[in-house]
Amino acid sequence: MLDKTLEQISSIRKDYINKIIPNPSEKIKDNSLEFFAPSNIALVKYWGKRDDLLFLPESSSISLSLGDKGAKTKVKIIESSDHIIICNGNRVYNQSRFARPIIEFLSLFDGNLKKKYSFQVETKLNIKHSSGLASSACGFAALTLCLNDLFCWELSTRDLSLIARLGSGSACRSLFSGFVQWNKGEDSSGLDSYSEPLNVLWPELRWGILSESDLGIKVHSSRKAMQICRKTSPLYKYWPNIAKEHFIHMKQSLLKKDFSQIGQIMEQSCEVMHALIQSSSPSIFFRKNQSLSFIEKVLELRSQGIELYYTQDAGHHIKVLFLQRDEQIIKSFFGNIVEVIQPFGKDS
Ligand code: 2P0
Repeated sequence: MLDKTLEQISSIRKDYINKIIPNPSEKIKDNSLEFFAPSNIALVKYWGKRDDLLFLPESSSISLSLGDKGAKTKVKIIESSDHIIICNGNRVYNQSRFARPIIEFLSLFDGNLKKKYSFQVETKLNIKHSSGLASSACGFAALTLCLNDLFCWELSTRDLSLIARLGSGSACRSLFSGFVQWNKGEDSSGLDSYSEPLNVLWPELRWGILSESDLGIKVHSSRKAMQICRKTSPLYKYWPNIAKEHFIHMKQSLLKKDFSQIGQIMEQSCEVMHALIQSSSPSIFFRKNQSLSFIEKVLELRSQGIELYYTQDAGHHIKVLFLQRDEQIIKSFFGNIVEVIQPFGKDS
């Protein structure tokens, strides 16, 4: 990627988009409707790209969405030389870490030499950003749904997942609710690296988000951490095969609804990923003291016969997966540090 100019990078990405939308409609709306996309937590992690330009992952991954936690977004075309990014009612500085990737993504759709558009993107998040709760994934998925509406593309969700991926890899999994698999794909075109829902409905499942004090936003972005890790960790060479095994076993366990297997594979995928991250040079730690003490509590409760399993992403939050039957015990054990979320909706 470093050997390419910004123009070359943009041109490769725009060529890719042209393959998905070969004949864009001339119709453009002034405003998109508002779209919601759920956040998603990976049970089998995505960590590292084989192609940084087209966001092609080294391995396939599987996620479970976070129910009604995510992003609601609206987009409009504005008469301005700059894009305007608004998050939770506040304008965000265009050079900020939050806005820069959004502006980079929008530049793929801002017209041609004859006509350039500026966009106003207004997002409401009901989760914290930059702390490992996949706010960029739901944000880019909701933004992609808005652009599909604004430009009247009428694309399938599978094709939209090919587009959302260029905002943030894991965004392609946020176009669906429930269990989702993101296929790594084999083709260098990137057109076979899409996501799709898994036909497993499991209303008794619960996510618990464990958080005690606000530890602020993470130091490294996932993107940067992935690049450093892939380049410098002596363990990274083992990742594609380990992740492939996790993916195959997770799919089998989901189809059988084998909760113990699902939990164990989820923890392994998480632990292997953090081992890679920590063995990077320089070393990177997303795991804080608070995260470790929560993991110890999860293990303590499990040793008492309560089945709950943890995972952690590129941020300090610990997420636990459990079944409705244990909800009261888990709530009284963790008290107000746990927020319980129903991935398959409130009525489940
Ligand atoms: C995942 N994560 O599977 C993994 C596990 C974090 C840890 O996908 O560079 O924001 O934009 O593709 O998608 C977070 O990384 O990174 C992520 P980019 P992304 O959920």
